[in-house]
Amino acid sequence: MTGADRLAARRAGRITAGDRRALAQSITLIESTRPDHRADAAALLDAVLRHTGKAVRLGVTGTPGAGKSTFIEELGSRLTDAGHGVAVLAVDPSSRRSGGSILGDKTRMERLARDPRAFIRPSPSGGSLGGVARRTREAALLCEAAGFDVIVVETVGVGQSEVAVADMVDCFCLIAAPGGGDELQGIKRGLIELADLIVVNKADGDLLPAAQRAVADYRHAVHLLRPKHPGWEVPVLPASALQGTGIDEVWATVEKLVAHLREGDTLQRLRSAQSVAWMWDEIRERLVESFRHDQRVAVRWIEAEAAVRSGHLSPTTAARGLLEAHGTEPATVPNPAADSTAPPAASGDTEAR
Ligand SMILES: Nc1nc2c(ncn2[C@@H]2O[C@H](COP(=O)(O)OP(=O)(O)OP(=O)(O)O)[C@@H](O)[C@H]2O)c(=O)[nH]1
Ligand SMILES: [Mg+2]
Repeated sequence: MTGADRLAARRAGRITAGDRRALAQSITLIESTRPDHRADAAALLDAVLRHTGKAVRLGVTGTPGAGKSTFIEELGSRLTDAGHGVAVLAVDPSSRRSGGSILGDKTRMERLARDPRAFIRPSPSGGSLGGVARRTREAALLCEAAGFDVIVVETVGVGQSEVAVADMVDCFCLIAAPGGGDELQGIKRGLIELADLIVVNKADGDLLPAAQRAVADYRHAVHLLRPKHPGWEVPVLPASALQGTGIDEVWATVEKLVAHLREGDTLQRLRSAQSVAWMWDEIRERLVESFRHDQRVAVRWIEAEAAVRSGHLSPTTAARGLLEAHGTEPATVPNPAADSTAPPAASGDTEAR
C-alpha cells in the first residue's frame, strides 16, 4: 500500500463514518485541478466505491423559475423528517457567469441547509460541462459513501447539462410550471423525452386551472412518446412546492419507478451502462486535456486554426496534423505493434500519455 493509498483509506474511513467535514473537504479535493490532488481524488474514489450504490439517485430539471429549488427543499425536508439522509448537488456550468444560482440556491433551500440530515453542495464553478458533470458524479459517490440514501442532482433545463444529469441518475424528474396559453411552451421536446416523471408545479391559487390544463397537455405529449423504460409510462403529477401538496405522491412515484427498475435488473444495467459511458467521458476529457497541454501541439495549433478559418486547410486535415504532432493520430498505416516501429509522425515522438 502506497502512502497515497493509506491517505485515501483514512479519508474514506472518515467519510463512511459520517464525518461531514471530511466529506466537504473531499469534494473540494475532487474539484481541484491540481495533478497531485487529482491522483489523491482518484485513490479516494476507489477506496469508497464499495460503499456506494445504495442510494436513490434523483435528477431534477426544469426551466428557470419553475420551482426546482423550492421543490427540492420541500421534498428534501419531508424525506429527512422520515429519517432519510438527503444530499443535494447541482450541475450548473454557467454558475461562474451568473454567480446567482450558487447564492440563490443556498438561500432558497434555507431549511434544508440547516438540516443535519441534509447536505447541500452548489455546482462546482467554471470548467466545461463535461468537467462539472464529472465532478458532480464523483461528489455523488462520496455522498453515498457518507450514508446519504437520497441523492438529488439539480440542473437547469436549458442547455446540455440536463442530458449529463439524466445520465447519472436513476430517475429524472422534469419540473414544469404552468405557462400562459401554450402550456408546453419553453420546454423542449428533448427534455420531455429524457424525463421519467413530470411534475407540474405551482398547482395552487390562481395558477391551478392553468396547471390542470398543463397536466393534461403533458399527459398527451408523453403518451405519444416511445417509453424510455418498457412498462413505464411517464406519470404527470400536479404539485405545489409552495403549499406542499402533491409532494408525497411525487416521492411515491419515484420509489415506484426505482422498484420497477429493480425488477429484472434494469437498474443494475442502467447504472452499469452509465458507469461505462462515464469511463469514456473521462478518457475523452483526459485526451483533450493532454492534447491542449502538449507543447508540440501548442506551437502549431494557432497556425492550424488560422488556416482552417481562412479556408486554406480542411478541418479534418488540420486535426489530423495536430493529432500527429501529439502522437495520438493512429499511424497512417494501422500498426498494432506501435512501440516497436516508429510511426511517420512529423515530430517522431510517440510517447504515450
Ligand atoms: N405559486 C407558486 N410559486 C412557486 C412554487 N414553487 C416555487 N414558486 C416560486 O417560483 C419562484 C422560483 O422558484 P425557485 O424554486 O427558485 O425556482 P428554480 O426552478 O429553482 O429557479 P432557478 O434555480 O432560478 O432556475 C419563486 O418565487 C418561488 O417562490 C409553487 O408551488 N407555487
Ligand atoms: Mg434553483
